[in-house]
Amino acid sequence: MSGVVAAVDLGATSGRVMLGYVGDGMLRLEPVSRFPNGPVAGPDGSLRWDFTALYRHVLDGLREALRKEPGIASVGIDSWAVDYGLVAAEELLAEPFHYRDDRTAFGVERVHSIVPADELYRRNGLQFLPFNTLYQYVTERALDDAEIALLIPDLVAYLLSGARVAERTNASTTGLVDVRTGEWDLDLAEKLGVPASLLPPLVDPGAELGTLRGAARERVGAALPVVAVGSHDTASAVVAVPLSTPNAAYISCGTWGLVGVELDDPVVTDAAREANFTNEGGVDGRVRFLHNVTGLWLLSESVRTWEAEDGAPIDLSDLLDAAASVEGTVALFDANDARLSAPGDMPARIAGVLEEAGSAVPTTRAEFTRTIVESIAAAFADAVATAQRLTDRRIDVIHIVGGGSLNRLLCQATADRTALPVLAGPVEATALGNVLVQARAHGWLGENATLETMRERVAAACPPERFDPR
Ligand code: LFR
Repeated sequence: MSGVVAAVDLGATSGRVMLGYVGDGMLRLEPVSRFPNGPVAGPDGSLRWDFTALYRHVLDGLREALRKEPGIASVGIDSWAVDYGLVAAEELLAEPFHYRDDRTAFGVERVHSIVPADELYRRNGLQFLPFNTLYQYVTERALDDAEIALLIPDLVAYLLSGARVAERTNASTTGLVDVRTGEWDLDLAEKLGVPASLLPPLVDPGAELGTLRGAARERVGAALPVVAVGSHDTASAVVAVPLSTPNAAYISCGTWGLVGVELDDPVVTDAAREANFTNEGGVDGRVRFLHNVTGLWLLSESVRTWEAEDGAPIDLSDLLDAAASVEGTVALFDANDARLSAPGDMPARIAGVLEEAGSAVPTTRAEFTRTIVESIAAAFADAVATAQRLTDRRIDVIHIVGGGSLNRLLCQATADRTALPVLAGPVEATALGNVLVQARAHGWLGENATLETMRERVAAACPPERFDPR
């Protein structure tokens, strides 16, 4: 059985539309379009997404995909988590807030004064991130004007097909899903003043949502079916980690480095809460037990600053080569320092953090880059050790997938700092996971295909590159 689907994968710094070909012994992606994404300033000075532009890129990408491949069986959409759009009378009320907008500090205080953090963790299993959707909802002035709140991929699916649903893996990042049942925690929502009517019915990856309608159908040119995938990008990425041993850890590394293991059941112990580990919903009811490490954001924001200084683009691979040639040890900083989370002059802020700790501040861009990469790898190593402790297992290999898997310096530094082999790739794990869940829904992976079936396909199609610790 074989066929082709389209995958829309929206990341915090770029989005893409891809074609995914699946057949017996075959799994192949073909890029169709790629477009930039990032925070924009809203009229009120807040940090927002230009969703209107993103959606236009999605429509154009799908039209181009159909031009290249008229036989597309369906489209699946995934994106970063937690952010949402409010909809009333079929209209998006405003451009969605960016999770790095600082308005949520008030929301955190408010939520924790109603439901203490430890109780919250036992209910939703989520690590504390100040931008978890529930903190955003309680600061949201327009909540009362909305008929429904849709997370970003659900919002795209709604505009395409009219379906008003919440895909479960991404819904788990709102903080309003019960970690034990996987259903909305309506009692918690009520306590926080979030109307239950705003929360759409939950659906699982693989569900058919409808077909393109109205303006979307006209612009794209066909009534393409929309299929729910692991719509949280990290959930799709984890589908496509070719886990090679039962005790393997994974790092899905892009803007963030999501470091953890896959479990059958959540771990909501005090120790897990104190270590700030999350129990996000995975495809097929698995648990993504992981910790968010600030990942390549530190590097991409630094490069953005240097490019603005130079008024010219920087070649990332040249920069990484120069960083690899830096001799001796470099100073490290805490990659998770909250002061590094907002957009802005990253090298200056990192210098400030280093100075404060009495550490040497790099003097060249190559040294800066080396410091950043080594600091990310050190935070990865910490998170792997913590995952091992909290799940009482001996992790024996680390899979790095996503854009970070192309960063050889980072892969090697992670192997060195964990003293474990690193298996790098695939780089497009998220799109592959998106494609595979659709392929399974179409019956192309055979009867009773499991996550393991999908991972075998990935391992065969994209053999990872191995980095041994030195
Ligand atoms: C990665 C990711 C993370 C989530 C962060 C914010 O792209 O989805 O899993 O914590 O973005 O949504």
